[in-house]
Amino acid sequence: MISKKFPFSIPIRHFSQTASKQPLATLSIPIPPEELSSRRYRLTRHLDQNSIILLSGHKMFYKSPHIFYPFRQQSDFYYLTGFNEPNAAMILKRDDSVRKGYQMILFVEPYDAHKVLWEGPMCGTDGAVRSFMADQAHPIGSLGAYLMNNIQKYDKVYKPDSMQLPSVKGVEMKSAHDLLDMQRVVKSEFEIDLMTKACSISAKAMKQAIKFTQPGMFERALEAKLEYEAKIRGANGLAYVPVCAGGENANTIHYVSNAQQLRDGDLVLVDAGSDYEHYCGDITRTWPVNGTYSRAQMELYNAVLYVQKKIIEKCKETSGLSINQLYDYSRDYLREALMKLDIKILHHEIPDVYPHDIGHYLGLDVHDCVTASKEMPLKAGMVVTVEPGLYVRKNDTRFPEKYRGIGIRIEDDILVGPNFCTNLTEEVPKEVDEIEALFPHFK
Ligand SMILES: [Mn+2]
Repeated sequence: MISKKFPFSIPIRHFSQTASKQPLATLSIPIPPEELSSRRYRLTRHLDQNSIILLSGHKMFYKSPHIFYPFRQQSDFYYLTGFNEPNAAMILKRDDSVRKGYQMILFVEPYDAHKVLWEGPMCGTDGAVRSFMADQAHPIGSLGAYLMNNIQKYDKVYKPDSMQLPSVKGVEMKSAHDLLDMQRVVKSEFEIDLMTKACSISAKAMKQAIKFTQPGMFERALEAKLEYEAKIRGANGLAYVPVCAGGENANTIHYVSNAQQLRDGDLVLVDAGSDYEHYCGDITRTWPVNGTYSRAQMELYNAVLYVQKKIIEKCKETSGLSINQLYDYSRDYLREALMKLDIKILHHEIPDVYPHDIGHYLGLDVHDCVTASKEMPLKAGMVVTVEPGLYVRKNDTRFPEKYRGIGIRIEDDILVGPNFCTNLTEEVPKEVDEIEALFPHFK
């Protein structure tokens, strides 16, 4: 749903209604033009009259000659343009003399009939104006010359840190990341709808992966199952290389080889999410390979679950807490939960067994808005992960023997509300009895 607060209206033309000699690039759900325009309007309010934002999209990445990776657009560029072809750039300029408050110039691959034959529909410069509401569009090959001729007219140029531009006298080069991240970190209603769907698909896929688990199966069978269950529900695929870590492998936080067999009696930790319309889900569950938690596994699992639930409750604007403050709380709660099991871990030792953050912002990127501070209080419209973990290494003598070699993480995606929170991934069970009930074939 689109916010009614948008201060002006522009004509909406849907892709399918646009008559053209040139075929248009297809998007499964085009972002409504007024949503895109609202994003550009809000962003350009942070610019002085004579400043621009310069962004480029991603190129195709190749694995070996002619063999490309699936294309994924650069997130800032996609957020502002909705344009999903490789090799494009944009210039966004505040302009209070026009009704919409800004001007956008797009640089795109020019229409090429031969390319269309091989690769399918492309937008071209005409389509960039007609369907993507650019005020001007030029072939991407002319970007260098355009900048050469025009850049000295601007006082400030906001650009990505990775973009190299020659310095020009009188033109101040600034990072575009702060402006973009501070806007992207709070989601619009349209984005919240897509994130809800991305998280729901991620949750359904995870639930199916739990039910699919059997001793002897390769870890990557779960990876295949997750991808399958995501794609049949309309996701683009998995949002990142998933962690499918049986037993002790769970103690390697970024274990992604997923090449071993799952053993009867072990837990398996799976961290996976789906990408739906460019928005990411990010879920972790830890379940028993044979469908039944051992006593020791259950005790540690419930300790982590206790921490996770306590932190989720606090993910609302009225709590006034930041991600970093939630992390501080989570360490205290974990220590308290371990104490109840007669495991005494000193406060400064907690990072040995819980070495990562409580969570991160989530959105178009899995680790979204990385320049947005984790010190800022949570605001309604943010989506954050809550993912405490406990990793007990085989040689950790602070823990009784029965607990050693167990690694656990539990992660959900939380939409921050004004005075409540919404768990967007609550469809995946996380209580011990709920998870065990997913394994009727072993009962
Ligand atoms: Mn995460």
